[in-house]
Amino acid sequence: MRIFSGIQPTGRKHLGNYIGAIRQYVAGQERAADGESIYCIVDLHALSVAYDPAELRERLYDTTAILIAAGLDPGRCVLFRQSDVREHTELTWLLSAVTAHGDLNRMTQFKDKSAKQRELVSAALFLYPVLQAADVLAYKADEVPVGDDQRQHVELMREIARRFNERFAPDTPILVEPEHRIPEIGGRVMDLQDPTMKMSTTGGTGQGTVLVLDPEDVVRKKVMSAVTDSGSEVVRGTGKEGIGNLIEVLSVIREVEPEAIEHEFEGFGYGDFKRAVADGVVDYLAPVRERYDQLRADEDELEAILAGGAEKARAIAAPTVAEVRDAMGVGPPRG
Ligand code: AQP
Repeated sequence: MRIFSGIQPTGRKHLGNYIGAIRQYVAGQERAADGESIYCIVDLHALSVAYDPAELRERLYDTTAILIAAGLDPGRCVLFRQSDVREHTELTWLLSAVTAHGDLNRMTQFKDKSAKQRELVSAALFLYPVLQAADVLAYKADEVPVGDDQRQHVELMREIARRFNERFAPDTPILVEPEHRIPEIGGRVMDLQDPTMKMSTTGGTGQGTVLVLDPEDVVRKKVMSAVTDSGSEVVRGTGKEGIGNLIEVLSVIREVEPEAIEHEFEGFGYGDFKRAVADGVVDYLAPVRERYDQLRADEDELEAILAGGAEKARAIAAPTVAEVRDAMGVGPPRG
């Protein structure tokens, strides 16, 4: 079984990224054989919206350090920077030939993000899901751990693999149709100030977005000021999206079912409950932040880790791209 996932180096990573994705990456490293869990920091995806080049490099190091601080071991998984492995961009073009324009037009992330662009809606933003498909398909990954917002993109990459195989490799399929792995609880952590939208780097509210690197007092403040409802019961349900979100966050952190949290807080008010959530989130993120500070200080070491990861990644991706080129009749015939 091979696992692949990518994470953007945009902004600072938040609790939604951590619970929906990063936590799963570390679990994947434990489940897969050494070298079979592959994680990519997708700097090329970050170019699809307005960005600052110098900041992109800084955030890339931030993200690398967060992932290692969270528990990824570059000796056991493959951790690399997307742009270091040129096969991703070549495969994007090849796969764009079997991607329906209409499918890309239907992507909700494109619709959401294009509506927010002030100056330019780039073709890169439109092609984003094809690059994402190339990321995964180059490694013939079986499983893609992601948050719920990526469900549609994983469906599309399956469709692209299917269409490629049908058209160019009908007898012996070359590409693997991957399965998403979306956590049942925590797959969509909501913004604490507006629990009708997901916690997000670009779309959410600052106060409603807990960053992995937020200091303890900031985390507490954000959780304690989370929007709730006018009731008092710590249960999930219609009209209780804010409390429901906090229940799910605590259930993930405590590794128990949400019902157990509801049961534990029967008869308690929102203030007590929020304090427990704040304590839980602070304790959950504190070790990551401590390790992060040490790791982030040594950029040469981070570069060395990424370079080592890229070499391992290329050794897997290059043969796939060679197969795809050959099947599509691109370049000289393979010997
Ligand atoms: N709120 C969320 N709850 C659970 N999982 C989430 N993810 C993102 N938001 C939530 C998952 O985190 C992984 C990495 O995401 P990303 O940073 O590469 O980009 P994204 O999906 O576009 O998420 P962001 O952080 O919210 O960025 P913007 O604002 O640019 O959209 C993915 O697996 C994602 O599902």
